[in-house]
Amino acid sequence: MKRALITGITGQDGSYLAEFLLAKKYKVFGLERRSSQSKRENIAHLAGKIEFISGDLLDEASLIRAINQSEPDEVYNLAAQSFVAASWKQPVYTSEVTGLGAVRLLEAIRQTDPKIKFYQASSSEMFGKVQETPQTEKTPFYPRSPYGVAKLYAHWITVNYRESYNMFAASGILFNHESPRRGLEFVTRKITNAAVKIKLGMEKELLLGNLDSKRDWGFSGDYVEAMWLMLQQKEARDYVISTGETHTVREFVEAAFGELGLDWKKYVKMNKEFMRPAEVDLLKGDSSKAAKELKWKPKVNFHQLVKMMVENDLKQLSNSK
Ligand code: NAP
Ligand code: G4F
Repeated sequence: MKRALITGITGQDGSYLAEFLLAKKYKVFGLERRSSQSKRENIAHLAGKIEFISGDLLDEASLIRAINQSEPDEVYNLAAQSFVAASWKQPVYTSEVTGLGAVRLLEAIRQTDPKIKFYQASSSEMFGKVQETPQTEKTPFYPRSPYGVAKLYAHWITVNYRESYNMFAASGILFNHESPRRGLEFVTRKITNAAVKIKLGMEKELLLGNLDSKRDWGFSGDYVEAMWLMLQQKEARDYVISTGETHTVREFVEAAFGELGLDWKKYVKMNKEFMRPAEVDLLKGDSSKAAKELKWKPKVNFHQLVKMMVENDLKQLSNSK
């Protein structure tokens, strides 16, 4: 039985990856940081199937202990301060967790068992002010947020450990991916949640920032398969994972409100509070390397994703009402 350690187990991707690996008969360990209240909502349905290890990317000793305790074949580093907007408010903290967290984990692996395969959750946010479209593995990086800069450090240290120590360390450059388990602060879930609340008479308006930015949105459940595939290859490499389609935030709003038969223009207002000091205007990935080498392609398209998220929020909020 293969063994995997997932950091970020309580997050969106951690929950889908845990499901995926359990279905492949892995023994799954999840690194969980201490909290005053349980944050296991996304993995509640997997209770009893995951073994939790307490630890934090800020605490090197806890990572060494987690590796020793889980004895994994594969480590998936999904933990991060992952909210771009928050990275301007807490730039040093974001660098510590999202950037240096990766090297702490790589060091823990190198010192205990360098044969362990390592996956790093890199991000399309590293392309930032994009130097070409669509973005590929060869597109130069130009991060536009403290989060993007931290992810770029984590990306290059992963490449460096692969080249310095011959470790199997792969980095997935994933474009935005969403799901019903997406955090409420990210724009897609903020929109679907608010649209449903407006439909149910629980809220009257939705305040948003930049409606013009464009994102390449896919489904988290599809993207975790690509993470696993990267660790099953003969050689560790880096891959762009994306749908190849791009849509504005406005188009997402229109589609979500449209699912509920609402005219978004009556409810959505722009608010400066949600504008960013520097914006990433356009993301559109080219994942043909992943299609060729990993035989990976996304299954859920933009409209199916919006529908899935709206339907889930409608079900949840109708029940709670
Ligand atoms: P998420 O839902 O925000 O989950 C982040 C996870 O990291 C949570 O489990 C969180 O635990 C954990 N965490 C945060 N700080 C930690 C620390 N100091 N020590 C240990 N764990 C910590 O993020 P996601 O959407 O699943 O994304 C997974 C990874 O992919 C992240 O690294 C993200 O930056 C990256 N990524 C995401 C996307 C996307 O579109 N979703 C695209 C590219 C890359 P708590 O529950 O305790 O907060
Ligand atoms: O949903 P977002 O907050 O995601 P963002 O910044 O693209 O980052 C996500 O994707 C990255 C991959 O490229 C990940 F690495 C990262 O961890 C995260 O998962 O914002 C999307 C867009 C931005 O242009 C933002 O300015 O939506 C715009 N937006 C407009 N109004 C808003 C809002 N974003 C948020 N969160 N809230 C708003 O009210």
